[in-house]
Amino acid sequence: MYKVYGDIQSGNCYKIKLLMSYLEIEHEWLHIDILAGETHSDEFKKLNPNMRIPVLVLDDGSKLTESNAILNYLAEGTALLPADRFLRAQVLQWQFFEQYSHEPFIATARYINKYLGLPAERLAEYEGKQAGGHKALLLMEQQLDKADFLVGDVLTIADISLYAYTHVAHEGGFDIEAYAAIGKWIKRIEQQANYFAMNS
Ligand SMILES: N[C@@H](CCC(=O)N[C@@H](CS)C(=O)NCC(=O)O)C(=O)O
Repeated sequence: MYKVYGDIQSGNCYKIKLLMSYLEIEHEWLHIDILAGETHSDEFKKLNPNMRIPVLVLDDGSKLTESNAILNYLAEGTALLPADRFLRAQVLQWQFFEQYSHEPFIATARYINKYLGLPAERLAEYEGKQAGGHKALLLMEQQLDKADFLVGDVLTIADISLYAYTHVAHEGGFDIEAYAAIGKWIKRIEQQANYFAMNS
């Protein structure tokens, strides 16, 4: 059985949980407390020398890190990862966008606010993340105004990657109500069979 090391409240880890739930993939979830420094232990460094969650461990002991790489591995051969070459590249396009243009703003603002309690010494950094986060949300809004999902007409792992931090963006100070198409897309994702809520 797969083992996943993660924290369900971390969007990068929650992506894996959500995909595994949609696909009904059996797994053991092992909670890692990042605030307690558990990703920096010698034991954890053997799992991921980059000291980050999530980590997927296969039956033969092979380890995979980087949330979007894990999603691609697990979704292979399913409807959540298109077989068509161009559509697959579009999935990757959105996943790279998520890691470079979305997560560094929205997830970091949320981390500073929700995990750290918005300490005064990080207030300027938190405020500095707002413009970049809104730029990413606007780009998603424009795409989702034209289509039900980010790639093609069906749910893919591109949606799962971006849903993870977008649906809790308010915890980073982003007013999601201002984005009507994103709001409808969030509901669409939550209505899929076997949806698993972050706060389950
Ligand atoms: N690009 C990585 C990012 C992983 C990441 O930043 N994980 C955070 C939690 S969301 C972490 O483990 N932080 C621990 C630390 O920085 O000490 C991915 O997508 O998996």
